[in-house]
Amino acid sequence: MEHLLQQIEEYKKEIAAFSGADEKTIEEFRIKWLGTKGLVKTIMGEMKNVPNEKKKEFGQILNEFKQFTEAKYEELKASLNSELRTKNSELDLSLPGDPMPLGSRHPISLMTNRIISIFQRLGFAVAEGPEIEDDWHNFTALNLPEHHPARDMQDTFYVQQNPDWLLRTHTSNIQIREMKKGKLPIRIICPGRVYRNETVSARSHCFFHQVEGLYIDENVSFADLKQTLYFFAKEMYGHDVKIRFRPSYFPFTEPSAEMDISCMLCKGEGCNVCKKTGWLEILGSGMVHPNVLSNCGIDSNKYTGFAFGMGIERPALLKYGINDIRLFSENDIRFLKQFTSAV
Ligand code: 2NL
Repeated sequence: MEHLLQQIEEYKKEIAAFSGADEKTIEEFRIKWLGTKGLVKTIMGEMKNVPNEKKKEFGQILNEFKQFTEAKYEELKASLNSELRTKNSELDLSLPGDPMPLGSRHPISLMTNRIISIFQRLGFAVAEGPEIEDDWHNFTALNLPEHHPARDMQDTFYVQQNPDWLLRTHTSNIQIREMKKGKLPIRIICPGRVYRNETVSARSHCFFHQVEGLYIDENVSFADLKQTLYFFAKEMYGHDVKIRFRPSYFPFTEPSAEMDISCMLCKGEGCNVCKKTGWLEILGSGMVHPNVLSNCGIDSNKYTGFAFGMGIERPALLKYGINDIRLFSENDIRFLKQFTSAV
């Protein structure tokens, strides 16, 4: 009896220490311990030599030993299975992951964001508005007379179901809506897509992007306009560019002025891009026409303001050396992935 117990303890140690890794050694383990002539069976055969009063106690020890051995065998099989599964399956956990391609900002967004952030530093807030607009917000409120050529069917996309609706031709509709809200002062920058019924070519498109700005308060003067836009041009195009204002005409501003910067390609010498003038036109501006203010319910005797507008596509073509405006809307990934920036 003592001898048997000692034998079982030694067997258990041997079993616990066993670490067969492949199918063959695990099968050898099964035959040696659990087979019909295995050691578990053999030691169970010793039962007949155990005195009757010890049979119950010894039986329990034998049972426990058998379960211990079977559990070890199951464990060996399980570890073999999981190893096989990893080996044979399509899933190779050691492979490096598929890279997740990161997108990049659209050059039009990069340009728009740069313009916006310069004006935000001057206290302008971003405002947005609808691309489908009614005639009043797009034209009438802006002091555009009924038969002004800008309203022509040739230039404007009208909505077929309702001739009072159209695709906005500039982002001024945003400023009109802000002024009508009646909360003054107003200092906003208005980016967005606009539409014109034009033949698509390398130089022009039937939709493009604009940023307009508006500042209305008591005592806003033309000097404020000049200094604000001067600051903008220096921040945007570099502190060494020269700036000039030329008188101009817009129905919604009086007086009106266009702003040029010295051509950054030829440094004012005259090249193809600036058409040998040495200057590039970058924006239009002016003091908001009193009719526009009163159309929006603002007292033009108390308040004055300035407004300006600029296109995005042309400066973007210039900055990135692109020669075809259509590339901006073709969504060719080879074109788009070339532009990187933090903003
Ligand atoms: C240009 C010129 C301009 C404005 C836009 C404006 C808006 C309101 C009232 C008065 Cl609500 N003016 N906008 C003023 C002057 C010029 O744009 O060349 N844009 C691409």
